[in-house]
Amino acid sequence: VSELANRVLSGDLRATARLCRLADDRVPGYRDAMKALYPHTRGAWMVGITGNPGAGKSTLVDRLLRLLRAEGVRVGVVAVDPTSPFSGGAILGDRIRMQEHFSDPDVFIRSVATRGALGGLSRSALDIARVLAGWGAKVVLIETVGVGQDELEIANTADSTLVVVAPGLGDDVQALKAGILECADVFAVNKADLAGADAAAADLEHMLSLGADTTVVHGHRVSSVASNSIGERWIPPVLKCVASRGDGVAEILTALRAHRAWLESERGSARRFARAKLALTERLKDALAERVVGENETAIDVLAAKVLSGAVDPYSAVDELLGTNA
Ligand SMILES: Nc1nc2c(ncn2[C@@H]2O[C@H](COP(=O)(O)OP(=O)(O)OP(=O)(O)O)[C@@H](O)[C@H]2O)c(=O)[nH]1
Ligand SMILES: [Mg+2]
Repeated sequence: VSELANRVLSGDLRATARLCRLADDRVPGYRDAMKALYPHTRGAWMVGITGNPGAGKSTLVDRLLRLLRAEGVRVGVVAVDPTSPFSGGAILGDRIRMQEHFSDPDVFIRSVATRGALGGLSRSALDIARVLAGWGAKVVLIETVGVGQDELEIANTADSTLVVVAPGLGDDVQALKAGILECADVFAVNKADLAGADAAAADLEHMLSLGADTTVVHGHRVSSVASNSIGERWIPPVLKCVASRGDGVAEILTALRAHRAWLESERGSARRFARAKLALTERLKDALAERVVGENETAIDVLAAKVLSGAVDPYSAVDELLGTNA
């Protein structure tokens, strides 16, 4: 395993693909490889790109990739497809859109499909992003459809999150899942070549101004009376673009970089801490659930039968299992 980690760190493509697979399948022992990688990945920049289906996320990712590659930056892309496991759909479309990057030795693109396990998707995506950082990606772009809790979690644990909105998709701005607005660091109003982009941008600005008396710290709103200045908080800029032509995309990259600079400054320390804490507690929840369920299979069956027969209620059953009476 440490041999595998070393090969990933040396930039070996096959080893990287292999570790991505092990991480995706949670093959026992992959965590040791992750431990070996981690210290070498702290400098990587994880950028989440989320938004409604069809908003233009992949097109934007392709454009951001081009800009970063023109600067010589090595880039990883993680495309999370919650619906179609490798059977076409969004991933096939993404492959076509990102075709030219597949032959670039400094771009590593990896798709993640739903595993079915609770919380599995986001953990896989984040682990794979970490593997790509180990391979040497300085920037990892993580594309997710902003519809489920998993996606929200990815957006919340990325360093910088770009939320893509497009006019003409239902109620566009209103259709954004609750919580997505709060985790946006930069808004891209894409398809500015179509009618309604200005209105969508105005809607967003309006919504943001409604929240202007609060500070957005990592999805939690904290009264700014306490922090008392805009010095502490990051106000997400709303930028229009036409991803299909590449218009406005350089400005989006600049805004994301400004966010990163903010994050790494003293002012971003609360957000950095909140992010590290969330990543840790989510992993802890996973590990605890795995352990408790794994070690108590028989007891769980016995208790489930009792719940079914009405001999015990599920709340008491949980207390009994955990040995608490709280
Ligand atoms: N008119 C216009 N169309 C665009 C623009 N950007 C993307 N599109 C089109 O919008 C459609 C969806 O683009 P994608 O990049 O696949 O969107 P997505 O958000 O990745 O979609 P999913 O991954 O399926 O959720 C495609 O047909 C694109 O060609 C734009 O700026 N203007
Ligand atoms: Mg896409």
